[in-house]
Amino acid sequence: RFLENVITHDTFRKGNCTVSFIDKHPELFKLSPIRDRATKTLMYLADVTVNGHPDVKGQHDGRKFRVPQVPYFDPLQPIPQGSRNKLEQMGREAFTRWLRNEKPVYFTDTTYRDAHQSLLATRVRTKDILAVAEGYTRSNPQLFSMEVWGGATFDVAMRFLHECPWRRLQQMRQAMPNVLLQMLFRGSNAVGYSAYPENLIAKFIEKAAENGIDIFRIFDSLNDIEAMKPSIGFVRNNTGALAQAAISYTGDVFSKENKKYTLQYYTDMAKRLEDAGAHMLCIKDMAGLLKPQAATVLVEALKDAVQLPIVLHTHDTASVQSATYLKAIEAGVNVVDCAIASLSGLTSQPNLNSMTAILEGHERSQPMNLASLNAYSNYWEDVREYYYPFESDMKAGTAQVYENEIPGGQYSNLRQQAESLGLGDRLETIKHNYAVVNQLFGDIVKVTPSSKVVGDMALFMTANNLTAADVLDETRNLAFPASVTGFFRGEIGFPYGGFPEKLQRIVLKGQQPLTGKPNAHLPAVDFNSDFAAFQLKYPWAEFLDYLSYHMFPKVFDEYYQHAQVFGNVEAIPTPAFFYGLHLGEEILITLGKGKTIIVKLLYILPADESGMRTVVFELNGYSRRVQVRDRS
Ligand code: BTN
Ligand code: 3PY
Ligand code: ZN
Repeated sequence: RFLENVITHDTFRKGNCTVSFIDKHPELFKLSPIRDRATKTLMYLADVTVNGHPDVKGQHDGRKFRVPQVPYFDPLQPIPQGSRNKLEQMGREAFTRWLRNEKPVYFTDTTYRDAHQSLLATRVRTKDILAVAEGYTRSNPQLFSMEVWGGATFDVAMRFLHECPWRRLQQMRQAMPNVLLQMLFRGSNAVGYSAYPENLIAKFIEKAAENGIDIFRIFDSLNDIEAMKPSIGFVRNNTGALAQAAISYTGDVFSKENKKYTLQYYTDMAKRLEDAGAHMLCIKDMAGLLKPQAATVLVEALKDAVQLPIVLHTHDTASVQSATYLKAIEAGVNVVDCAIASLSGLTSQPNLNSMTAILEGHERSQPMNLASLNAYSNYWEDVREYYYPFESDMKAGTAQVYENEIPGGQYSNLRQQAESLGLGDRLETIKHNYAVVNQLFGDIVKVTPSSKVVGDMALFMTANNLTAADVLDETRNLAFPASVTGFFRGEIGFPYGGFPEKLQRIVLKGQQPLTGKPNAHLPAVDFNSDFAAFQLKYPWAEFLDYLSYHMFPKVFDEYYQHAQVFGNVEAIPTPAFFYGLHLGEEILITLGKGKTIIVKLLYILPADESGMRTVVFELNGYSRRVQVRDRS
């Protein structure tokens, strides 16, 4: 009866308890023997079926899903050699020199990270990736790399999918041994939204490399090189991986009016990153602002400025970025970022399948297996349906992005954010204010987390009907969002050209800004004593969990509680994970090697007088009942 208790406890159900909840309510946990994994899984399915998944609640229209077809491959064939084998054979210096001089252009596939971060609110589950990861990289070993980790995937995995991000990485590594695996790393913010102590950054990088990352794409949200240097150094000196330093692209380098982010700005930054030890250089066009002619100029200038291979990343928000890629390829770019067709376009990356196709016959074409890419696109087209509540309703590309400069991932989230604040019908004002805030802040680089600060301020101005003049009116004493105050204190670093002084004075209201690097004042983590204390609190957790905890303490705590009650939910098929089962539905769940359970939902009894419902399943042919509170 133990789960009835903890599972039906309102505090726990609402998800607003912390681990102290366990300490305060031992009785909820100690009433019965340890439950087996199958029972926990039934508990999960019963709860989602009766109450809905909190993330998609009230949104499911009962639609039926097609069964995605996993393209065939022969697992007994030897694994074709790919970029990872090449790096191993050549070593880092020779490998990057080779890449820089290669005639064909190469592709980084962002499907498993940025594409779904930008189109589906980062919600794609490990299970759906692993179903095709091995076949995909066996069939397409010409890929330069797979971007598979980091950015928002780390916290979303725990926060919303109740998955372990490290296990995701380990499993992807195992499935794709031949191709380089890449992550997005936010410099001193690691995979979080604020700065972490330096020794934690070092440890995180070391463990990420140990568990499968070959390329760290390192950026800073204000293009502050000082915030990137330690990470570049840790990758270079403590791992065998590649440090790919990214310059976040802002404004329009081709425009005569642009006085701040000039060609000189980018080439200077590139040289300093090369001096800091970067193995590769990435132009990170997070908002999709790099126009074709600008790409020609920028790529040529960067190729001249440094000896590193150059990568170009963009978002197709304006829906013309394949033109930019073509120009960049003709200007000598070495790698471009694309996503599989059915997860490409709009706020995601340009279309890998089509990009490959239009390059056929081009002197820099990369021979790819288009039929295979199309088969995998079909798989993802069907899988994408599972995640339909997370789709933005953007239908076409927009040239407005050149004015508001909103990054791809933020663009697709903005409507949901606006709606949650009751500003759903004021999206145009919010987007306009985003540009107004950018000017108020002195025209800054906008990418996680600086983009979030600008977004918070734009929402704040919209909600309170403020103009730029209102914000600059010293008599108004506005209660600015916490992220904005933190920004002007220097908590996420220092923008190029400095803070606008008047606004900084108004926001800080007499508080002193920080001096030095954002993490300079953070004490180092004591990995010995601190880990021991952590293990007392979380007895089932390991060292990698401890790193997750340090990145996101509250999110980890909730993830841990969820795992205690429901076990590991990663094996549950996605439709059942989000929408539960319908009466008579039968699914297979592989809980571990050789342990597959067959679960069929038989019936659900009406709620009793205490609000509990009995859910009756057939588990491997035997009837099993569990009780959940009806919270619907
Ligand atoms: C269980 O899975 O039934 C026991 C609960 C313990 C969960 C912890 S949370 C961190 C670590 N990662 C896991 O997937 N399980 C343990
Ligand atoms: C992230 O930091 O998650 C990004 O994708 C930035 O572009
Ligand atoms: Zn991106």
